[in-house]
Amino acid sequence: MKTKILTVLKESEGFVSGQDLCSVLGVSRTAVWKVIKQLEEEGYKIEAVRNKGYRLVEVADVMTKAEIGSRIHTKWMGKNLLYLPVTDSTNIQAKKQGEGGAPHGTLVVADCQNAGKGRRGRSWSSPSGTSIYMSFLLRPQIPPRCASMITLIAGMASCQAVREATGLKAQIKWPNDLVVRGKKICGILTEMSAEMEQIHYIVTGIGINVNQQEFPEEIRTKATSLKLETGRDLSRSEIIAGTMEWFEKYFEIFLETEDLSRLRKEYEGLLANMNQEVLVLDPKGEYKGICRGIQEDGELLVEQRDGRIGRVMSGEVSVRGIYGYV
Ligand code: BT5
Repeated sequence: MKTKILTVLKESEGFVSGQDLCSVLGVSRTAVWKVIKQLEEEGYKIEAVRNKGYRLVEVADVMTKAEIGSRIHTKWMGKNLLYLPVTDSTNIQAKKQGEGGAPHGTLVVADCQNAGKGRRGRSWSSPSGTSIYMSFLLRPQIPPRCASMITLIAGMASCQAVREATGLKAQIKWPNDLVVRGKKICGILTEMSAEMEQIHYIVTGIGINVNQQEFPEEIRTKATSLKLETGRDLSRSEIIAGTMEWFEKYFEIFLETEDLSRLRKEYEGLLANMNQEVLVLDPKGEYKGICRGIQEDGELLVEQRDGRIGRVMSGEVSVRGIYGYV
């Protein structure tokens, strides 16, 4: 009911009478009033005027299940939503959802993580009240080798959502980061449960630094947040919903071909490394080259000194820009 009241208030230009809310929802005036009070406690400013009704004045960075739900306008992505004020890691929780039979597109969002994970045993700094920690569950009927492409699609979706919400020129640092002015604002971690030729489920986790102003010492020089870059407080729920909408759109395009052939150009347009010199940290030997985009399967193309084009597989190597973090 809270999500419905919020949606009605958001969609109406002026006041909505208490009577209208009661009849749309089929509940009493007292029930409506109670929900309005709850919304105010969560941080919404709602004007109540006798004989006129209620009007939503301001939505700052409220992050609740109702707020996120009222913003997600998708067909299937994020429709089944689990919101946790505190958790270990949204990836762990989304995997539990996967084991428990939750539907394709299930989204888990937390306000705080106490065991946020990066790749290869690294950790993700996840303080409360400021940033986005979300993971979604997918059950695609695609070969397991296609799973790494999901990270790239998630990168495109979150990049577009961040650009829309902030106007910043966020870019993708292949394969799993978003950067703004050479500093990391987002990391993506995809995990999979599969056997030989069949995927049971995929979980993709996205962490975005939104209103955070302080970082732990060890990442201070290479991390930034959307607030530090724009000087504004931003709505986490808006960015979450935007990411869901972009992801659903891109994912459906991806499924038509089971590769990135139809997304490649757009991906390259968002790629920070494009036509830049990169250092490939290959365990078999480091080499320098110029990034020439991606292949249809998501591998990075790097032109070497002798003109040969090398392919870098995600997960196998790290790619660093030679100057600075990007
Ligand atoms: C990543 O790993 O960038 C993937 C991070 C995925 C985090 C999300 S949050 C929701 C979901 N639930 C989880 O438990 N995880 C996912 P990697 O490329 O390995 O980068 C990790 C490195 O980034 C760390 O070793 C730090 O150097 C740096 N780092 C840690 N926290 C950061 C932050 N908040 N902002 C920027 N950099 C950070």
